[in-house]
Amino acid sequence: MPPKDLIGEVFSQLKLQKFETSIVSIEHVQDLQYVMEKHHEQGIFSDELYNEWIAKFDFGLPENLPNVRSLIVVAAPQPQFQVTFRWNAESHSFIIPPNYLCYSDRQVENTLSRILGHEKSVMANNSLPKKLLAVRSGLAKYGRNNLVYIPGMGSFHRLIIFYSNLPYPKHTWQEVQMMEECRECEACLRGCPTGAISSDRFLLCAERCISFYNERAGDFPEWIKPSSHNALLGCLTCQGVCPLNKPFLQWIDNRAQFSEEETALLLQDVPQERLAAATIRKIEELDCLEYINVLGRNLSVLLKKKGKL
Ligand code: B12
Ligand code: SF4
Ligand code: SF4
Repeated sequence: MPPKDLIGEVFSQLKLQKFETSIVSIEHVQDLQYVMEKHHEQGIFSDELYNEWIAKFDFGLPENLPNVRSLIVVAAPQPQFQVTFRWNAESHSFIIPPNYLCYSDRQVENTLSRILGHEKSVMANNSLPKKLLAVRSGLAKYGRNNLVYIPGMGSFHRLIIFYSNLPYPKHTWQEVQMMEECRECEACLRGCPTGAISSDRFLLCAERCISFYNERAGDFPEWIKPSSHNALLGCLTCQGVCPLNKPFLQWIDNRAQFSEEETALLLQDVPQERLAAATIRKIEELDCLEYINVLGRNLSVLLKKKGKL
């Protein structure tokens, strides 16, 4: 197939699965790098945010993909995931917000490999600033809450990036934009329980965000009120209060159930080797193995909030 038809095929096959796609020149990796370096020079990132996340972006070109020409940006709609724990003869359900599960990455990768034929055509990338890339590629716009929004998905989606050797359509690099709807709205700013969204600057105060603390081990800072915790991982508040997400709020996928015994072991924070293979498999199916060391702690604050622990 000539390259132009291949691009059309990529767009239409992904669209059939309800994914939205954009393709931009690989040269724009430099623009992303420039922006992050500029923010760093301006001292906009705290050392913690910089060392933990920003310094890990990789703006180099992939060695294993000869003739890399473009970046494919895909947004896959994703629901909230409900996880249920039996505890003291009762069931308690908690939410994992959209974007944590990687099943759509595999779906997109399979589709691209099927169309493009051989493995040296695309390569997944998790080391670029995905929101900025999605916005500049014209796929999304920023919300005041710093998340990016796509028509028909709100912020309930997962962004997936691939290097590719496909050519790219011209003139697709856009200016950074905030959604029109945010001009007259501050629901997320007022709703954020920890003041991470501020009117002084657009960029999130990452070290005020609950997700910054509940994705990694350690004690929660005292200024996070126990009542502010709302999800098994991350936080849903600034997405939950957003009027643009209203159509998607009831889209909840019931994913996993943990028995009384499994819940007790998770709450005791036992080492992974003491968990049954079936428990590990459930956690794996939630794509949460990398968070296994924080699940017990996060579950305990949610049960305490309900007065059940
Ligand atoms: C680091 C990180 C975090 C950190 C820091 C957050 C941050 N804002 O940087 C912490 C741990 C706090 C975090 C929290 C969350 N995260 Co996070 N996170 C990331 C990560 C790894 C990098 C983000 C990044 O590039 N930060 C650097 C800053 C500089 O980039 P930026 O936020 O785009 O900032 C731009 C704007 O501020 C803009 N800007 C500046 N001034 C102005 C002015 C105007 C008017 C406008 C319009 C724009 C604008 O310019 C900046 C860039 O130059 C990405 C994954 C990835 N590889 O990209 C996921 C990612 C952004 N996270 C995501 C999610 C969902 C979350 C959480 C909801 C947690 C959760 N999973 O439940 C919360 C939400 C917090 C929030 N309200 O933003 C999703 C976002 C999906 C979406 N729909 O947007 C991503 C893409 C992961 C994924 N695979 O899908 N996250
Ligand atoms: S994810 Fe939660 S803590 Fe972080 S900015 Fe949104 S509402 Fe605030
Ligand atoms: S809550 Fe309002 S201000 Fe915040 S992202 Fe949604 S529309 Fe924009």
